[in-house]
Amino acid sequence: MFIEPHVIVSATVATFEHRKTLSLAAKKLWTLITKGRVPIIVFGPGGVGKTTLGHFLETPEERLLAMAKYDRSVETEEFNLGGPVVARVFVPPGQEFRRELTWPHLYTMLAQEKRALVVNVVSDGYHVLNLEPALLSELTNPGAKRKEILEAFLARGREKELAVVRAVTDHICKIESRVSMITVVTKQDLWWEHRDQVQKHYEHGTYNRCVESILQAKGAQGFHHEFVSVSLVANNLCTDSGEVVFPTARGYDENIQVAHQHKLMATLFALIKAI
Ligand SMILES: Nc1nc2c(ncn2[C@@H]2O[C@H](COP(=O)(O)OP(=O)(O)O)[C@@H](O)[C@H]2O)c(=O)[nH]1
Ligand SMILES: [Mg+2]
Repeated sequence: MFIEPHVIVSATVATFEHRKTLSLAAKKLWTLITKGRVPIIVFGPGGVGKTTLGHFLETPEERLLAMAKYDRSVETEEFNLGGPVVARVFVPPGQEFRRELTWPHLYTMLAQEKRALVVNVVSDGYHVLNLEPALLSELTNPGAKRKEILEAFLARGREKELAVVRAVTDHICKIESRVSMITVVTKQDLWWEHRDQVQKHYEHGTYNRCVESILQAKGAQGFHHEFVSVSLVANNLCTDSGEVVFPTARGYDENIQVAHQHKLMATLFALIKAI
């Protein structure tokens, strides 16, 4: 799910070069998607980085600072390359009440395609901080309470992620289409220090049992899945008023970030090629 820092540091490609070649990798990816007409459908709860991922795939070389401010998506967003492009990345909104309006349409679309790539986005519970005002004011009191509130927030986020993967699993099991699925664990910059736990949570827990159940239902011919993790932007997680609640992890740097962004591109490329 991630590359250890010593492997990255010993790699011969400098981060600068790596960053330059990201857009090349994206172009190759888009050409492949366009040629194969494979739709990419992105799922995940609200605030995990779905929209940011869409922008990243479109223009990976750009610094994504413009998107640092969270904007709730209200309808399905489509990302295109421009020109005679038939390929699209569909990113529906993740908030529960908006999901009911937009997700069924994408489910139907998925069922009608012979093959598709499903991207499920999660972030180890580090969703946009939407705490109620009472809890927010509690946060300013240092001490045990703060820790409890934040842990409960992360746990709720992880539960929301499981609810989404269960729904997506049910759906994929029901349809005939060949599906490749990639789970993108975003916000690596926030959880990097406890990456072993994150890996365990996704690869050896309820999440992976859902993925395994799809494999059982569809067989290896009909389903393939990969885990990848990434940091799309490296920003502290703050309240609306700018208080830093979860700072970016100590020791997380651009070498680590760019190496994983490349890995994400390469994995998407391989999955689409194989589908
Ligand atoms: N630290 C950090 N923040 C991220 C990352 N990806 C997205 N974000 C931020 O998370 C917030 C929600 O992202 P967005 O793409 O709108 O989420 P969506 O609701 O799933 O579409 C935004 O403020 C993004 O800048 C990441 O990898 N690391
Ligand atoms: Mg969005």
